[in-house]
Amino acid sequence: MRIDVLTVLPRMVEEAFREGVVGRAVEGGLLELKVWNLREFAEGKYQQTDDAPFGGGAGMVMKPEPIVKGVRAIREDADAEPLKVLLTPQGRLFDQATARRFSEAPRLLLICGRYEGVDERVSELCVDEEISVGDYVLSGGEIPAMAVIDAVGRLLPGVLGNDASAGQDSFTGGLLDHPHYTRPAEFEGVRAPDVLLSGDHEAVRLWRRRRALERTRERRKDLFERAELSDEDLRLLESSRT
Ligand code: 9D3
Repeated sequence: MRIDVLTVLPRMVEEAFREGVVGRAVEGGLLELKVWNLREFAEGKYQQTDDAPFGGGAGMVMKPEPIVKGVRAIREDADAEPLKVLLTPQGRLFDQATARRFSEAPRLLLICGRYEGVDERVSELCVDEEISVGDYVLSGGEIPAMAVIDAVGRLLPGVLGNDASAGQDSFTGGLLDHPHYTRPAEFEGVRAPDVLLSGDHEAVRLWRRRRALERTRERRKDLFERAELSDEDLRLLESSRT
């Protein structure tokens, strides 16, 4: 697939994908990533991409012309029509289902906001969806765009060594993951649970499931209440309450 990014900080996004799973996907041609400098679409002596808000108030607003020009140039740069996504704190929350849906599009165009916000006419004219990555304040849409690229990129066919591991992740099963341990069996006086060293695969499976259920109940009530629990799950939770 192809992902285009429109941003005033193109190097920030380019640098992020020189390494790692998605960096390799780009090198290997499984993902085509093209980062565009918004300033190149801005006119005038100062090539301004922002301006003071109508109605007054603090901060600056991103001007509509450079973004709309940029989006049009990017659309014309390839055959398929991209799904156009604006990263903004006002967007719908990004989740694994959205990552999956985006990974099925032939092309994705990520538009990064900065400053106090983006002129609303950008959304009206050339945005399909507005997305936020969580309820905390960042300085712009670049880090959210990187999160989207990483989450989408690792779902592309052939990107992870084993395609099985992509589907088994936290959230796709609706529960948080169980705790993990590796050698040594005792580290700084703390032992790994004996059951994991027992060789009893069924006991390991039950232990992992119970710990996943307990953690989700404790930390993520929202996920726990939506999870479809089996009779076995209810028994495991029963034994953990005592
Ligand atoms: C006081 C109102 N703020 C909106 C919640 C102002 C504001 C804060 C941060 C306006 C823009 C920004 C910059 N952030 C993003 O562009 C952004 C973002 C984020 O801050 N958090 C989570 N997801 C995203 S996606 C884009």
